[in-house]
Amino acid sequence: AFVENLLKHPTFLSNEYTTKFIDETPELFNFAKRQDRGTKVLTYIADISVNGHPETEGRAEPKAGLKDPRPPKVETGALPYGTRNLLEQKGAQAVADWMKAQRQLLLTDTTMRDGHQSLLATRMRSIDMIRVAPAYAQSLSQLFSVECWGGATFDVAYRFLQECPWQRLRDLREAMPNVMTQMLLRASNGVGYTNYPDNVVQAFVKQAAITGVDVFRVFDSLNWVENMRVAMDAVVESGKICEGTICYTGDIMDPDRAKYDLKYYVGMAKDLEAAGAHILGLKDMAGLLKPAAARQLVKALKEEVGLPVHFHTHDTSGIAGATILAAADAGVDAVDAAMDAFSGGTSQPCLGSIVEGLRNTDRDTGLDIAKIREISDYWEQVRAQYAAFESGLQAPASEVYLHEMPGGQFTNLKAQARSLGLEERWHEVAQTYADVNQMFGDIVKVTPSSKVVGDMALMMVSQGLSREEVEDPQTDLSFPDSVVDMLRGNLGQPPGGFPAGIVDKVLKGEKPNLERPGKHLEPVDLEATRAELSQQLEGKAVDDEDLNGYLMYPKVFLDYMGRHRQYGPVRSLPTRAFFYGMEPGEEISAEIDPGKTLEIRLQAIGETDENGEVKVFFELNGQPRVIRVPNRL
Ligand code: BTN
Ligand code: 3PY
Ligand code: ZN
Repeated sequence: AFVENLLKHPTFLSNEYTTKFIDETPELFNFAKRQDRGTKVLTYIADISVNGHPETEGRAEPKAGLKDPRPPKVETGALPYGTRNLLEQKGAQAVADWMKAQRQLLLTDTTMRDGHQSLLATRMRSIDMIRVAPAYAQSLSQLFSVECWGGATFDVAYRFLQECPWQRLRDLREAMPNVMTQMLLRASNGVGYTNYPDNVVQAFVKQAAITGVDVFRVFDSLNWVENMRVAMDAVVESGKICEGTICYTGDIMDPDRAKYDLKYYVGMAKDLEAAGAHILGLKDMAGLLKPAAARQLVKALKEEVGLPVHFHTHDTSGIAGATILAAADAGVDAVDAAMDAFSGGTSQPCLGSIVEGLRNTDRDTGLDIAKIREISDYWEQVRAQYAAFESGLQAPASEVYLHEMPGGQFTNLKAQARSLGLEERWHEVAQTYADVNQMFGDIVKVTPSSKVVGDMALMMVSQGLSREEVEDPQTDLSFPDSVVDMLRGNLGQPPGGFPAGIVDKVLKGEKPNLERPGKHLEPVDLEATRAELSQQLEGKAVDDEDLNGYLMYPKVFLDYMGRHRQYGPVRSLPTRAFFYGMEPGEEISAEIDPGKTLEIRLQAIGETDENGEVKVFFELNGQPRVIRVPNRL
């Protein structure tokens, strides 16, 4: 009845509902207590079966008759010793020392984070990860780490997947107790798009370490080490591994891009070492580092810095495998790769091929290729379920050396361009993105600075503005909010600062802040915020995970909680049912708690009645159930 009340309410129908609306409309709660989780999940399935899921509407569909992905069978019993055991027994510095002392090329599998972020718009659901995690623990325990958290996954879990990112982390940690988990942290931007107060960043890191992150890759979107210290210190304080990270842009071999030369990167690496990093991350988020440049850069970093080096790249150009091998030759300690079925293109290069490429060399990874194939076969079945989120990118593209877009942004920006009707003008968008970069003084482009460049480029192409027109002090223009925010100094400062001309033009005379943004942000009163949030949630107790989710994304978190109250634990649904609902005659099961499973059979979908409602007939654990949902089509 609660959901019926809600679904019929005009504010909900106008799609403006938020949890606040639910709070301000107490009559909805007259029946709320009677809703059990089974009913909530059935309501979700009924609604999606009748109306479709807003996220997959109009998109490619998975092949009919696809089976649920089947993870490889694993033996039960003692797990092999892995990096996590070393971390637990000897600590973060011991892991870094071990990395440098041993000769195998160490591998991080990015499938569960950057792999799907870069290929499927970050839409992979937790259930598809958790089901294969035991196979990693048993069969791929020699991996350096599994990147499975942070970056865009945090936001997308709440916003689009209707699930709790903390629970994902907790479940993965439990299923892979011997292999280190890894996350991507945007330093003072946390896992968001803006600078957070220092104590919010500290609380977030602390919670991530408690819930299950072992390796924190910390970067700043303008490569400003000053703006990374709060996050790095918090990681070191937690006892976990701090991977202080350089973002690579430009081309060290190109004399015309002298701003980002070898000396610049070695200098930054030394700063990160002095700032307390255990590992040096080299993050080539767009895949711009060419093989010969990798050889030089890795050699210099290994010679001049005492830290083990962990290299990350993207295969947008198609040449990243060669870069990995060159880096391996030059002595890089660890590299990132994605499982075969989630590799290539804007994602990482192919893990199985790297393993085979180094077989019987002195950098042999020691990983079992048969196990990699088994696990990749599983990922292939998983990927097939997400056809709606494929970008359709057909081939490698050397154009990446022109625009320098990060792999995680590329398909996103393309989709944004499509929605503005600029799909046919993509190459213009790419050129304009490069122009905007020069206009901002040639900056690192990675979340969130990459979003700023993208926003500006889309505005210019859609309004037909050239760089000269934008820079002309005589014309008056209104700039995207993100551009104003960045030039005010709210993301910090790039090397050499932003060019004065564009700052004046955008800020219209207002003085930018040149200091660390966090320096001017008041600490948040965490306990007062917890109390306030609890009140917003009808007195529900607010734990540290929920509090940290709310601090990162207040509105996204509250919307998630509002939907959770209606639809219950939909994270436990198979992916096909989550995005497409069920067909009459279909049966699924959903384990909503360990040992508590809903056996759901959809019997029939009725006709739409005079109130515009449809009855959907189910069997839930053998008992008949009828759910009414509005037909909104
Ligand atoms: C999402 O917000 O994308 C995932 C949660 C499901 C939202 C449900 S789908 C049926 C109903 N219609 C909407 O537009 N939102 C809810
Ligand atoms: C992110 O911040 O999400 C990234 O993947 C940056 O490369
Ligand atoms: Zn990446």
